[in-house]
Amino acid sequence: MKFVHSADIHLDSPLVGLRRYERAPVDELRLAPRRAFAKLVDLCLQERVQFLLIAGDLFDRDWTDFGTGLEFVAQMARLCDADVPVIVLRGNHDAESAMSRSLKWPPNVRILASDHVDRVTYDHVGVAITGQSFATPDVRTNLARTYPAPLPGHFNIAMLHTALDGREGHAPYAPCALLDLIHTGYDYWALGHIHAHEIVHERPWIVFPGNLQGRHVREIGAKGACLVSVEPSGVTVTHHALDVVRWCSLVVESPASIDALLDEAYRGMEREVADACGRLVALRCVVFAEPALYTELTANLDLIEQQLRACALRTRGGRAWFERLRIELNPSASDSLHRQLFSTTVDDSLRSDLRAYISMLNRKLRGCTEAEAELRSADDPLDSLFDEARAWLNGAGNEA
Ligand SMILES: [Mn+2]
Repeated sequence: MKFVHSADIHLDSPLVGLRRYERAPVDELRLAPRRAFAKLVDLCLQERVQFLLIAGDLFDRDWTDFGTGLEFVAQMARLCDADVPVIVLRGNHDAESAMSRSLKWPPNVRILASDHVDRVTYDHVGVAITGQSFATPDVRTNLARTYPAPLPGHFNIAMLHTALDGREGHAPYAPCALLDLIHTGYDYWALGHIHAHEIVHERPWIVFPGNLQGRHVREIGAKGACLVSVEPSGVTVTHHALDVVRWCSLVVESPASIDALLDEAYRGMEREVADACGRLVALRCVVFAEPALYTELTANLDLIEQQLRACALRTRGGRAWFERLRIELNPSASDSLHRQLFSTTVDDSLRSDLRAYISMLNRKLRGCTEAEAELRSADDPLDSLFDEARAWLNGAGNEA
């Protein structure tokens, strides 16, 4: 018996702010979740699976028109023709109360109830699927605790949209402890909500497939769904990459010069493009620079971004689009600054390092007008800053 476990499809998730970047492939990025969804259906048909699971956040939000719903119907109809049922759980993004419009789904689509724990059984393949949808976006109760005992004589799957006991960057919806799930007797926990793929536990299986298509630079690497095969010899879970656009973050540490930065970034781009097997690759570059280079980079930011954009265009045998450059001061440089502040003499290199810090603060404070004005008011704010820092250090010393 085979099935596909997917989650967090976020169909028609809007793009935020990409238009401001030069040559952004806006249409390709906007349509990526739909194209990845069609590839998910392709996988189900190729593998002749018994059913497809969608463990929450199928839709990104309340539809602005019926286009999103119609796209879902079109894809589900392909599975209906092949007699493949689809079991859908509602998550925080597409909770019952959050969706004001609906369509009549093809008969193979079964949405799990949100007002009680629901169960679907397919006796011909010996499977029971149990789960409760989100009634509202903000579910903070432990839903898993209310799931009934598994159905005897069946392979028991539980579907749940949850952050488990907490995952960085994800709201703690439907929290539960791993042990809550392990001891229930279910064979496979088909989870959703966390956008990174993770096999949390084996036997019983507790799995996040991750989201189907990365939507921005915080969702990097291969994205897709899990093909699960249940045989008398055991269960195997295989993650399949189904994304059509791949997001990457290239980190360059302490380059010696701008040319060195461009060379290293280009080599990284070539690597990512090769790994992406023909997909469009969307790249961001994060550079951790020493103070001197930091100042040079911030002063020439636009030119360097265009250079990096040109690097992306000339990667071989693939398609890459450079989003933007993020510049950070190397953390080890900041450590050395802290050490120097404890010494009594302030040398010129410290002064220039601090100017780099102040220019960084100025950039980060853009929009915080009051603080920015204060920083800019003095011709050279360094002397008063040194006095303040020393006074603070002396005070701290006295207290200790
Ligand atoms: Mn989600």
